[in-house]
Amino acid sequence: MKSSIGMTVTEHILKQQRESPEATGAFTQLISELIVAAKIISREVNKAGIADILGYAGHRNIQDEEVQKLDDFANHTIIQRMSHIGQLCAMASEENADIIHIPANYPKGKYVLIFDPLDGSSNIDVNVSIGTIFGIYRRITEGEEDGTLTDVLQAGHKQVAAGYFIYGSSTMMVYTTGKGVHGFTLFPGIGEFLLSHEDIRIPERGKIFSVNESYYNYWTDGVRRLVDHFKSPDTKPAYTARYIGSLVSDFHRNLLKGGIFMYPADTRDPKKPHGKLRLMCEANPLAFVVKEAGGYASTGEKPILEIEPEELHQRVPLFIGSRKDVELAEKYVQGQA
Ligand code: P6P
Repeated sequence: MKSSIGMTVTEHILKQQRESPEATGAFTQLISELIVAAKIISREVNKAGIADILGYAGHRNIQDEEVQKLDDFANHTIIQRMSHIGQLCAMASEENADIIHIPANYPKGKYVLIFDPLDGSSNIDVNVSIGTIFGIYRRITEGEEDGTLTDVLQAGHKQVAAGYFIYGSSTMMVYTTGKGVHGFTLFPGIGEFLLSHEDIRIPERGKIFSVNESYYNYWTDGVRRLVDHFKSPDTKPAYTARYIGSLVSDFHRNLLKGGIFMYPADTRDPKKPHGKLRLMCEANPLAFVVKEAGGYASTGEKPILEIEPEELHQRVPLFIGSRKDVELAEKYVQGQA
């Protein structure tokens, strides 16, 4: 008999586990615990307006950015919950300078979790949607002991799963294990993520470009000409501009409607010659999701998923979304258009 509430994300994950002969249930346990962490974060985000959890936490992170109280809460929630399940050999967070080891008294596992605990957190106090982004890899070093930086610094195409939680008008989870992209909406009344967007496919070409144009004068000539193209009255069909300033929100809208999100390198800040967004905890997970949905993600020069990472918090220029829009962006960036 068909369930009255539809398919829960747990049922969906178990169904995928049954379809993977080599699956041991370890991955299912890992992602199920991550979902618990996201539900806890969602509750806190949604009550932030009435609790003393808004505002600046009083310190700056590895990115030299002010850490919001909710950032800290989300980061600690994920680390605390995921340390205990015995499925991880190491973690890495956008908020932590170094890799995060599993406490000595807990068993290590065969996976690595990389995450941005609360992306877009500068928008928290103005009630704009924010999100948690995650990517999961298999450990590559042998043994049962602590994972190392070698296990963490893997190219994006090695991910076994990736996705995000978006805390907005509703809380959603979107994820892939390499078998398509699927979206689930949290039903507060029952505390379950229910399948709401099965097999998401991003349109091959969109009508939305998403970029912070205040940096126009700091871009390369190719990027400027690309954005001029999107704005030109001669460009048919016409594009429209949308920019929320919260990566997960801008990405999620484009995933469902089509379009391109861009955070190009800018020449203004010699400390950030490759732009602001991080390869490991932002670009790689979303690049895996968009690829599985039929889209594409590039630095403008090469596919995001093929980058061999050199350091944990390295930044990359990001052009991500509808395949034809991102391929056009590459042509402009490379001076071929
Ligand atoms: P800018 C939020 O701080 C964030 O990391 C992403 O979520 C977002 O896409 C980007 O920065 C916005 O940056 O420079 O446009 O404010």
